[in-house]
Amino acid sequence: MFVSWMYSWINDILTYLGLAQKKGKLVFLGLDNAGKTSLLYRLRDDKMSAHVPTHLPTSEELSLGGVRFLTYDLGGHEQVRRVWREYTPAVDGIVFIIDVACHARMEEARVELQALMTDENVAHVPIAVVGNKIDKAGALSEEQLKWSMGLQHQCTGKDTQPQDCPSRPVEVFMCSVLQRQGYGAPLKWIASFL
Ligand SMILES: Nc1nc2c(ncn2[C@@H]2O[C@H](COP(=O)(O)OP(=O)(O)O)[C@@H](O)[C@H]2O)c(=O)[nH]1
Ligand SMILES: [Mg+2]
Repeated sequence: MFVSWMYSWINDILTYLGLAQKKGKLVFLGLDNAGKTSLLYRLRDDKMSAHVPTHLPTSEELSLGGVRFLTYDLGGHEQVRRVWREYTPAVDGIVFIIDVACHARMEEARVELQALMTDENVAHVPIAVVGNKIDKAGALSEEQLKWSMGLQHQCTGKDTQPQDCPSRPVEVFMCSVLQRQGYGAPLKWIASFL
């Protein structure tokens, strides 16, 4: 009874995110305080405890069906920048989360994102850049976030089919994890490339 309820719930959320029948490893990256853990909890929807501690204090993991989600805090020095790759080779998708209400750390986020985008080890991996906390006063708009991140000319489109995407897929999305708003779209977008 419990098992079948659990199974159908997991199936529902994966179907909603376009991830049912998909297999893959997705990483949520971003500076600390961006909202990665909150997003992971939203996916879990506080209903199950598959949310396990990992090898690092700054990392978390959740498995739903055939999909593994891992979070890593970035920021600081080069060593921190590389650490997630050592533990998590062969990722299939990257969700880069930014606190769009935190103007003071926008440049730090941009540096991390640029390092990620020029990292040869993940050169073909789709990146969803997600501006979180749009509910907060002073939050950047999608256009402003693109400018701040240097992505004005890099986005490949929200509706581009995988076969029509000539370069590495990159797209910007806006959300409020707190208000349960907008975080489905970037995950559905990533799912289309799995
Ligand atoms: N206002 C607002 N706060 C958020 C949102 N998402 C996360 N937070 C808050 O931001 C803080 C950091 O979130 P957390 O998930 O721990 O960030 P992490 O360090 O990236 O894992 C917490 O206090 C969250 O409650 C959001 O959409 N809006
Ligand atoms: Mg966290």
